[in-house]
Amino acid sequence: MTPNDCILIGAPVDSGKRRAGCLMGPDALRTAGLAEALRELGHRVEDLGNLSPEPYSPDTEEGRLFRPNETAAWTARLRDAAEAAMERGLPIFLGGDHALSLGSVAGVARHAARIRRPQFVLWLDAHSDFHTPQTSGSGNLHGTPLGYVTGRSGFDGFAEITRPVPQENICLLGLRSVDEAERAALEESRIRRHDMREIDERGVARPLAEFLEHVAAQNGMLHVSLDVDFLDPAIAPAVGTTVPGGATMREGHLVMEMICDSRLMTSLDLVELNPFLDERGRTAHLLVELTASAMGRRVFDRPTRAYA
Ligand code: 6HN
Ligand code: MN
Ligand code: MN
Ligand code: MN
Repeated sequence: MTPNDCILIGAPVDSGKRRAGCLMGPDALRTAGLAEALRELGHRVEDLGNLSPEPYSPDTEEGRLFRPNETAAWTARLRDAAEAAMERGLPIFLGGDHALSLGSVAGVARHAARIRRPQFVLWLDAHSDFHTPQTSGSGNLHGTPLGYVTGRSGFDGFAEITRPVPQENICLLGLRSVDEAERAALEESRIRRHDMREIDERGVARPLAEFLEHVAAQNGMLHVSLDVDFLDPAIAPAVGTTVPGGATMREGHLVMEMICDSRLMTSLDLVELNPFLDERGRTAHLLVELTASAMGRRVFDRPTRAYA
């Protein structure tokens, strides 16, 4: 793999849901050796340290939504940080819960629009995260990033989305927990979606290859958002929203290896790691290993292959 300028951006966002702990995620990923693994693969690595949200008025206990002001302040800061980092290399956002992707995806989409290339998003997650603040039953904003970046309405107090990601440019992989309001909205949408049943039947390679070919055909930029709960909780326990029946170790690595072979990935989120729930760092370590697979670690080189 040609060497990249990897820019590590710590985003200890913990306001996207009620169970605390994701704020420790960035340091757990550092402790598990993320920068060292990337350097070993020949990449240059710069660690910007941890960001903090823009100033905001403290959230109250009132209202259905959990900490909307803090999350909006994170979104503004991360959008600007993402857009700036795209000028210089491949940003890797160290989460933090999935609310960080309201900002990271909004920012990379603005950069893509400026250089006149289409932005694509691969969402590796048990959940579809397509709520709006109005449809969310839990009031937890980590369930809303895809609603926000596609330009759904109802995000009062959040930065306006000037460059929505087109629905047909988004692919959800790993689904097994979708709320009724999300299902209805997804079925109305052009978002590509593959649940675990389809992965059981077809394997993970074919749906992913179809999407990667689509991205390549349009010379797209590809943002990958990896939620820990994409993986089966038996191998990745350090997440608050475990759902049984997730991707296996090899399915996870194959996804990342195919992303690597495609050479399409231009930015990456590692989200929802809650080190407080981990077992001797195994989930943090697995995220480092998966990132290494996406960034060039392999046993043998192999010719590009088709997944018919
Ligand atoms: N995630 N759909 C549920 C909710 O509360 O809206 C779960 C969201 C999970 C969020 O995967 O990052
Ligand atoms: Mn998620
Ligand atoms: Mn999830
Ligand atoms: Mn490995």
